[in-house]
Amino acid sequence: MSRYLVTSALPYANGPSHLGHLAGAYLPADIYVRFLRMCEEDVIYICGTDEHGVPITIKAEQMGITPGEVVDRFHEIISRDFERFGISFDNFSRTEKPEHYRFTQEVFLNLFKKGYIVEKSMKQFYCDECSRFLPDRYVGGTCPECGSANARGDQCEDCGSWLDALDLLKAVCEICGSSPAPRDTTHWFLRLNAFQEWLEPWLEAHDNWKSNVLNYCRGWRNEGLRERAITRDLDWGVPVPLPDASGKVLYVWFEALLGYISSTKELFTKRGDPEGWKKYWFDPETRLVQFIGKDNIVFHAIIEPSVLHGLGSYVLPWNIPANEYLTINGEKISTSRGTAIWLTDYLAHFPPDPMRYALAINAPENRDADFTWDEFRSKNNELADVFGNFVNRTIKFAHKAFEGVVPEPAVEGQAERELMASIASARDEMEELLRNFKTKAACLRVMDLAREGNRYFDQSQPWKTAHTDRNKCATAIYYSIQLADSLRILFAPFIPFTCEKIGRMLGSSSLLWKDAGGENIPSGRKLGEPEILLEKLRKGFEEVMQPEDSRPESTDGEAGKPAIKETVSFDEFMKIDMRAGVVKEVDDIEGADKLFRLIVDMGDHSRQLVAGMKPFYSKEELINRKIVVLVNLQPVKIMGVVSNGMVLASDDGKGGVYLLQPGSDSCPGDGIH
Ligand code: B3M
Ligand code: ZN
Repeated sequence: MSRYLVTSALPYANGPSHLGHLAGAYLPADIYVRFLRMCEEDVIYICGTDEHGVPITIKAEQMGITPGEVVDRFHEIISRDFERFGISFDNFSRTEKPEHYRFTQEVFLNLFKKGYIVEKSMKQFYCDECSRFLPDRYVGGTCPECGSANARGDQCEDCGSWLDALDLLKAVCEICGSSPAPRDTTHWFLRLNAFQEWLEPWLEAHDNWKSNVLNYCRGWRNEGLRERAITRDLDWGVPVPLPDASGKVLYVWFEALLGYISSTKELFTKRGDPEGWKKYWFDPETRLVQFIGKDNIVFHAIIEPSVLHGLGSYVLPWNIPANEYLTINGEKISTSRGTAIWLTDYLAHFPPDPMRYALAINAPENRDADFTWDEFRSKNNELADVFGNFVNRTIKFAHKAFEGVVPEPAVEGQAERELMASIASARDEMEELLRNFKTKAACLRVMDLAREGNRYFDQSQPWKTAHTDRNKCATAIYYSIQLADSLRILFAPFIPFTCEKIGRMLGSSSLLWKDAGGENIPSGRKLGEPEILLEKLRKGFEEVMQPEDSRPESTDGEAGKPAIKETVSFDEFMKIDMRAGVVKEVDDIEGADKLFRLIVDMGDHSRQLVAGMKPFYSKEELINRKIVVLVNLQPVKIMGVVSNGMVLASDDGKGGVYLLQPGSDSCPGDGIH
């Protein structure tokens, strides 16, 4: 058993998280961590929000609120969305915590005393119009490395180079647009050059790292390391802990990297073991694995090891699996151009697992990966058709033919032996892949195993043998159930929520990697009711989640939208009773080509509704679908059938009608307001 300390880059609390964040540094880390836990490794997963620096103060200025309000707001949103996506941090802290202040100031003083930090006078851009210094992103210009016009004072947005603001070409103040001029100011510098000699062989020894990380580091080494200012003229951040340093705070990157340590300390304080963190950060046996996006490589592969080495006795990164970018429809994600897909928006309409699967199987591991809704739909439907379908048909069959009890296998033939051997090899191959950060290949592998499950089921033809050879039928179902359980285990790091549901159906919740390939579900066990695991998606499904402000304007019936009806009072509105329901039966109504008769489960009762859904949905799409029902509408008879309420749907005015859908966690009968 080894000890793992896994981290994901601390997201800036200056906005909500989007799919690019999830795919780059959080989902791959979560899959890795869940897998390690299943292998019974000693592992903790650490993160938190990065709450300082210019990204925060600029946001506060844009929003007209204080930096403190910005970080409070986005810390909440970011941590809630990650939690709902199942990102299983052991601790998710914040760099605004007093413990983080204390710790980073201590580290600063320690390095200062050792002579690794020195005070120097320097020139920095100052804007006369705004009467202020312009740290980091307050100054923009052309990148001296790649010529992009998207460079900022500390980093180029396009090539990722870590820059010195004074080297920018055509510098402009990002607040007022005027040209700033250099002015003298005092700052504290980290003497990175003092670490060069140590750093080179250390990096050299990590030739197993991903090539994007190694290439980046080589570039840096060739250039040579320079002293870098690690303080800024700002009034938001961790103050420099020295006399005569008023108005100076620590550079956000210097202290945010230390956030991994302060978050670990916080975790063990919460666990009532305040010294426990030391085992993870000081014992050289610990494997520190840091998941990041490619623009963060220099900080994790050069700056952080230098700082930790300078402090002495800290654990250094064991691996830095940096990911490339996720593009959307072939374009770089840009929050300002509105191309980002926010986790909050996605989660308002869809469950987390299909997205986890789609981003894992199309991960930006070695090159940028592109996300489109069409591709997402096809991955979602593949998951439902192959994996969902295999588990579902197996459990349903056990209910139909064996009263929901796991049958006794009678004959173990060649096909069964091959199936079990195949599970074991999938398990071992996946283990090798996951340990080497090949998430995508591991995900493809488990999907192949699910395909094999369907082949086994098809070839055994239990629907025939049920009538001709009960023993054969029992064997096929017994082994299909064993495979369903192994798939539950092997899929668990990728789609944990679905696997939990399967666990409920199989009556097994244990998650040990080594159990995959075993006969874990004994004959005679009563199975749970089959639940819908994954829903298929229709073309255009994503339209429900277009964010408000990107929808076409709708005023008074222009653009094909209906005019807004007359105002109702709050009391009038409160008379309306809407509830979540689940469609249980769908029938045609004689003589009506647009209508269906629906029986809907409302939690405490069922009711009959007539709905004009036939042109838009098939019966299969409606069965088991969650819908919203207006329940206190006076009943009416339509085509001779009583409709006891109304199904709610949106209508685009151009022939598109879409059923409203309550969130995936809602239950029949839940009120809607
Ligand atoms: N907050 C940059 C980012 O969100 C930065 C990472 C800090 S990791 C210590 O991409
Ligand atoms: Zn200015």
